[in-house]
Amino acid sequence: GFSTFAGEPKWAKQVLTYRILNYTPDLHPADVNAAIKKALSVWSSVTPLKFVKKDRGDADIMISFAARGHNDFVPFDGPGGSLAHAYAPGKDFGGDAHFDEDETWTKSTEGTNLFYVAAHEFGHSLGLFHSKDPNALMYPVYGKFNPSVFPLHQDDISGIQYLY
Ligand code: TQI
Ligand code: CA
Ligand code: ZN
Repeated sequence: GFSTFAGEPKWAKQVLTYRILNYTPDLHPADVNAAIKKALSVWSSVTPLKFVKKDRGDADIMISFAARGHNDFVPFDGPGGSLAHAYAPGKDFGGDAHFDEDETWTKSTEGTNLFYVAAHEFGHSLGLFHSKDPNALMYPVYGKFNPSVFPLHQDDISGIQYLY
């Protein structure tokens, strides 16, 4: 099933802050806010964790959209291929999530669904690595997004409840 990052990094607090540094032009800002909030609530619904939005200053989970090279050592690759990445819990880049602006972000089943990808990335931000269970949200294959189904599988829930 699930796995964690080596050394099992996790947050040592239950209230985590997040900040959306910029917005994709693909969606209305309100839709981005809603997708991010819902993606975090997927995890808070099965743990004691709480997420608080900040509009300035540093936050545990800094969220941004960028194309190609950005402020880390892992450049994005243009349309397709890599969609997003997130860092394991920790200082500085720890917890941060970056989304490839060269993807077409949507709130539907067309293009790349922001809510689904964000929920997967926040699994990484909280300390989950990939799962071997093909039904899990943390399984490293995109393509089975169904908006009417809660995205966590029992394996994801076991993983996050193991950590928190
Ligand atoms: N990005 C990879 C991912 O988030 C980046 C990555 C590879 C990674 N190995 C990692 C991140 C280990 C943290 C730890 O998995 S991706 C999917 C999925 C990607 C893939 O762009 O390939 C999703 C992003 F699962 F659908 F394949 C989001 Cl949901
Ligand atoms: Ca890409
Ligand atoms: Zn992943």
